[in-house]
Amino acid sequence: MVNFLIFGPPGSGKGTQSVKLAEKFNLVHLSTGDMLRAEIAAGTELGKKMSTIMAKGELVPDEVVIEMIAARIDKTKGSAGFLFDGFPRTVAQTIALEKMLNVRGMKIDSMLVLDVDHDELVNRLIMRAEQSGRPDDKDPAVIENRIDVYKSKTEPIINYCSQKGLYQPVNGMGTIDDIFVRLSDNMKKFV
Ligand code: B4P
Repeated sequence: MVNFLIFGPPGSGKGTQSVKLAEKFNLVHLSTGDMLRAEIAAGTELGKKMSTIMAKGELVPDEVVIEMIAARIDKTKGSAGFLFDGFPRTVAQTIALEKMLNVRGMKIDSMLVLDVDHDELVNRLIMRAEQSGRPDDKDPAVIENRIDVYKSKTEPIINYCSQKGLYQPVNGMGTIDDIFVRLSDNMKKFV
């Protein structure tokens, strides 16, 4: 199995590209953002607790997402590998993922990092707010907080993964189709 991380700031296109890439390479797409929003939509106790944190643009506790991912990994069979989208978001989550994969005879094979200008990130999220109704997309102050949280808590993973030779930077500016080609070309080296 080949396992990829798709990585980048909020609005960089992780979710958008993951859907297309998972289909092309027969990967299981695991998005912690989607899983958390499903909990909120279902009105679970967990969803109620997490919705306040997410609406402020903060990260939910590591143990919540680690448990969600572990449960999904064990349920999945018959794919070429996993595409982790929006997970890990802290170095602690990264270490937990490595352990989860190692005990199952797998590893992280590559980390694809989408590089997008700050203003473009903000524009994309404001545009999405018009259709998605996501509370974390509506308020420009929350968008800025999400970008700050990315820089302080999530970006250090790049350094951690670079030391293991996993870091693959990808230009995330341009059309969705152009970026898809760049990511696909990169992933072909591993599958
Ligand atoms: P996520 O669901 O991961 O959301 P996101 O960072 O906003 O990115 P997303 O993948 O949805 O958007 P994309 O860039 O594809 O997380 C939401 C929240 O959940 C977090 O803030 C946090 O609170 C919580 N959370 C999730 N995972 C967690 C974890 N592991 N630990 C702790 N907390 C966690 O696209 C954005 C928009 O841009 C879309 O409208 C898209 O259509 C558009 N777009 C994409 N590419 C484009 C392009 N090339 N040109 C123009 N528009 C483009």
